[in-house]
Amino acid sequence: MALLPILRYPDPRLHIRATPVAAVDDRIRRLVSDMAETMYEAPGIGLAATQVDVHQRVVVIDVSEDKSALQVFINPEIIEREGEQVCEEGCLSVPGIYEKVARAERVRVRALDVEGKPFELAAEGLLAVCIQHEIDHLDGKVFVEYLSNLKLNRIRTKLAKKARITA
Ligand code: GNR
Ligand code: NI
Repeated sequence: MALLPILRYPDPRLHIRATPVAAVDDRIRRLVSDMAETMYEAPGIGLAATQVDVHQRVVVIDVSEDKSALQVFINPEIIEREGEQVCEEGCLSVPGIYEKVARAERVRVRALDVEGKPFELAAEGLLAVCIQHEIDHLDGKVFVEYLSNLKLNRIRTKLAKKARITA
């Protein structure tokens, strides 16, 4: 197990589109385990491989109260979406920024599990938001890019100031 460093917006590597996992092998299972450890330590409710500079389609999520329900999605695809919800989102790659984003209320996802076995899952509420947020990461998209240019510029300025202080 290992903690992995998380890329921070506006790192250009957050805009790389991840490629599908060809085979779910021990290397991928080690990545999943390191990503889960990194997500729990952060702490966050989800993490995409893109955020730890691995550009393969791997996502871990745990939206449970007591952090006891790890969900792993390899090569996830949204095959149905329904309705709309607006949720205040945060992101481990954009620390300290929380903004409302509109997404589908319900999604149906198809993915591979850690054994490489396909499964489907119907998700709603926070889990549905998180799945959409993580798949966006795999496609090189960060949630702040849904905001207006005015808000995005304010966020960039704020993060740049903070980076100067912590540097
Ligand atoms: O920890 C996280 N919380 C969160 C809250 C609302 C909507 C999405 C998220 S995902 C985020 C972790 C993260 O950055 N995943 O990419
Ligand atoms: Ni994120």
